[in-house]
Amino acid sequence: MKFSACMRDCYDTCSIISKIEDGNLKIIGNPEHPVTSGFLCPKGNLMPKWAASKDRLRVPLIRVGERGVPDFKEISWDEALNITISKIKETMKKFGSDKILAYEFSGDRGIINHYFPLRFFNYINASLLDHAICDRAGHEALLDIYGTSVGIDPEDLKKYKLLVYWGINPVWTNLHGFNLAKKYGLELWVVDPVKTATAKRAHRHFPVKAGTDTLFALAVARVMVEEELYDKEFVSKNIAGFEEFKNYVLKISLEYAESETGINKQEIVDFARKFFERRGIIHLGYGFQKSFEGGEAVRAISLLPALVGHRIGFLYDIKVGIDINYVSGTFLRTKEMRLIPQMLLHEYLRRDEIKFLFVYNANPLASYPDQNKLRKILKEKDVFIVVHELFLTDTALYADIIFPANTFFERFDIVDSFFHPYILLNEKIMEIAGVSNYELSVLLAKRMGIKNEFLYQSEERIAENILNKLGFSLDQLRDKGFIKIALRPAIKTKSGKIEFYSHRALSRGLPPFPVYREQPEGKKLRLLSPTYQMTISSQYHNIYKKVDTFLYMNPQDAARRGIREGDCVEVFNEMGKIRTKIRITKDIPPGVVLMYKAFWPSLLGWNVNFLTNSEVNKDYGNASVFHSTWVDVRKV
Ligand SMILES: Nc1nc2c(c(=O)[nH]1)N[C@H]1C(S)=C(S)[C@@H](COP(=O)(O)OP(=O)(O)OC[C@H]3O[C@@H](n4cnc5c(=O)[nH]c(N)nc54)[C@H](O)[C@@H]3O)O[C@H]1N2
Ligand SMILES: Nc1nc2c(c(=O)[nH]1)N[C@H]1C(S)=C(S)[C@@H](COP(=O)(O)OP(=O)(O)OC[C@H]3O[C@@H](n4cnc5c(=O)[nH]c(N)nc54)[C@H](O)[C@@H]3O)O[C@H]1N2
Ligand SMILES: [Mo]
Repeated sequence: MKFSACMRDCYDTCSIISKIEDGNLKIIGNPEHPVTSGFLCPKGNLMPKWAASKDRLRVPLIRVGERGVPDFKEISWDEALNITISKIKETMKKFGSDKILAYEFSGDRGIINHYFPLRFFNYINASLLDHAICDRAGHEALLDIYGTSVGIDPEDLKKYKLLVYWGINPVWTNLHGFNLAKKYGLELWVVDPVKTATAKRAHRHFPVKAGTDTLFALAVARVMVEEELYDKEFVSKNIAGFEEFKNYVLKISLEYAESETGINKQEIVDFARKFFERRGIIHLGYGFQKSFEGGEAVRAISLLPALVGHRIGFLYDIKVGIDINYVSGTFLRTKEMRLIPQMLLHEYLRRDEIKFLFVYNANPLASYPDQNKLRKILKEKDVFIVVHELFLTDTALYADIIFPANTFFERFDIVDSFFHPYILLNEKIMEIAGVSNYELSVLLAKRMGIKNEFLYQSEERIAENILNKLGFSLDQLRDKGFIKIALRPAIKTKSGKIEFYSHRALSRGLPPFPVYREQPEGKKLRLLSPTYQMTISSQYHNIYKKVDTFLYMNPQDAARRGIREGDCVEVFNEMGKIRTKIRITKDIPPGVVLMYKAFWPSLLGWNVNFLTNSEVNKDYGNASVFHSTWVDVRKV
């Protein structure tokens, strides 16, 4: 029996008990863990099949055909390492080390296997990625108001009565969190244009029109201010700029809010009254903030829990203080770090600013927006691509060299969570194929002839050092497979107050209060592409093959286009077109269509990201804007 930890990019980060029975891996949720105990989610249960899949890559490969087609030849580890290192050296000499980019993200959240390889890239002064595909806009928005995006410890949910799930679908993405809130008896509301699995199980659903959350939240704030539904003592002590805010929101017309948001005036008033009465808190989703409106929306929504008297009344992120700079070795650099904004990858490639791309823990040729553009650039440009992967993904199909990776069941690591303040242990329980991210970076460093000891520090030593800095030891972690780090969520603005009037926003050229901007005129249907229950981003599609590829549409929009249930349709915009089948349902509001995110194009011939917008939200850290995508649909 060993302790494992689910390393997926998921709120829950489950502690797992693993064993080998009759040669097969068996996993169950660690019953001792207070947050993730009792069960694994449906996609988590796919993991033994995922790890044992016969499709796992087993040997290094070199491309012999065109980029994008499965035309590769086996080569030895020796050859693969030699080619990679000589290309790295050539790139450094010809173009400079900053033309090398390590593109990594959410494939495996293990602290060592995510960050240790960056020691190698920092040592050679390569460029690194400024992550912005996921939670960026909301993070920036919370910094504007609170100076931190670290919210409530989920075990403290028991102190509250009402939780609003805003732009998040926890029944699919945060099932342990949802169950915990249920167990503690909280009243649950959902704000989401779509009647999601969560909306169906919640006490109330506010089907706000997509992109209008800022106005909805400001309208609720107006009612609270007007009816004096706020904690006066708390507000006067802890909120900066409240008087100005009062004047600002009193100008918001409820009639206008009703017409824009689709939520009627009485519902807005009722939201405000009950939210105050029950002193509500809000779980701000990662899903909904990936749009042009997302940053402003998070800013506006995050004010509501402060009005009822919570210093930190939101859930968004948790950070237990792991020293990531130490693990990723930023101190090893001798040249200043060039950070490449993640959502401008295509732009940097186009400008020949990247000549060598090393991809691990990521599948951008499934997860990245505007696939046609990215693929075209990668085909046209002279860029050498190395991919470290478990499977022959779309991204691997574009590689010059592929190294086989292993799964977290095949190595040691520790991991934190962005939902609960625990660190989990992950022990090696088996060996199937490939090498870990840690091992590959050691192999690269050796082949490069690097002598620096930090590039060879053992995994246990790194874990021990991380834990020691937090006041724990690895032995303590070995005891139950997890330890809890005490969190002290605190306001971290310069003034020490919750800055309703945001100086930080002002310093970026934004208005001090959140502003609602009307939807662009003349656009067709807004395409939402949220998460799917059985995959995690692009992962497990090749394991759970029956993924849901329908385009979901409201009956009104279907009737207008003469589309009937089961019809085959073409979904199109200026970026591309795809063909799929339609599902007509009132769960989707008029004006919106929905398709689940990031399946494998190589298995379907397409995915939703052939249509999604690759612009960035410049006001909020160059964040992704997947949900600011407009399409039209016709029957074929
Ligand atoms: N349309 C649309 N697209 C989206 C989103 C959306 O809402 N809509 N959401 C976005 C969000 S929130 C995110 S976080 C991104 C995620 O995008 P990515 O970070 O690209 O994540 P994945 O698609 O899961 O790809 C991870 C890859 O890592 C590989 N992998 C797993 N374990 C390991 C390992 O140990 N070592 C190595 N070397 N590789 C490993 C997996 O096989 C997989 O191919 O997608 C974004 N894409
Ligand atoms: N099963 C599963 N779990 C996952 C993932 C997965 O792929 N599958 N991915 C993981 C990752 S990388 C992430 S970032 C998280 C994301 O987890 P969630 O935050 O739950 O994200 P999504 O499902 O993308 O989006 C949540 C909801 O936002 C709604 N939404 C879209 N636009 C708007 C809007 O304008 N206003 C409002 N109020 N709502 C809107 C969508 O309808 C959707 O129901 O989940 C993680 N967990
Ligand atoms: Mo994400």
